[in-house]
Amino acid sequence: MPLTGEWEPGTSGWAREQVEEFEASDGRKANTLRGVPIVVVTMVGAKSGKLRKNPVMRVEHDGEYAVVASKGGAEQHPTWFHNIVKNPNVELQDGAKRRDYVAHLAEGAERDAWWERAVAVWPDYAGYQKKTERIIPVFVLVPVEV
Ligand code: F42
Repeated sequence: MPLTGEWEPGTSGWAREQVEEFEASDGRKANTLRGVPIVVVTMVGAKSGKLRKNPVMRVEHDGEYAVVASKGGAEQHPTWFHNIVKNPNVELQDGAKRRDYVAHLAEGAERDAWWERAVAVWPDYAGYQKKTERIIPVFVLVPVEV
């Protein structure tokens, strides 16, 4: 069921601008970061209840996606981490394709497999993990069967 509600842009300017151009072009523009594909995840704010949209690197395997809450290796999780924990029903747009997913936090062998895929797509993730004591969370998004 597509998410409904009012989009409240985040305060991270560069990410907000990328979302705006990505959505305005239906995923045909602003769909990479340093040449690597990104996707946009729409979620419900844990406190505001408003829609939040965050670009993340595109890590896909057999129709499922990993969403890596790295925030560049900051000491704290990105704020949007709390949104997905509270409201795991999210939307993901990959290019022009937008679909509903249910997210869960990957642990153990599942996390290891997805972390390997994520670092293969975006090697900086490994550097981010070296920068911080926190274990960078990896959500796995499983498509909702229509
Ligand atoms: N970030 C990643 O963590 N991983 C990636 O792979 C990634 C890739 C990427 C590619 C392109 C690009 O442009 C940005 C990329 N980013 C990536 C950055 C990412 O999109 C976010 O900007 C970044 O992770 C920081 O997210 P953040 O939610 O911490 O951003 C803050 C600055 C923010 O926007 N805060 C909002 C605000 O108003 O201050 C609130 C956001 C929010 O969701 N609030 C919740 C609500 O209820 O609305 C409350 C949440 C709570 O419980 O506190």
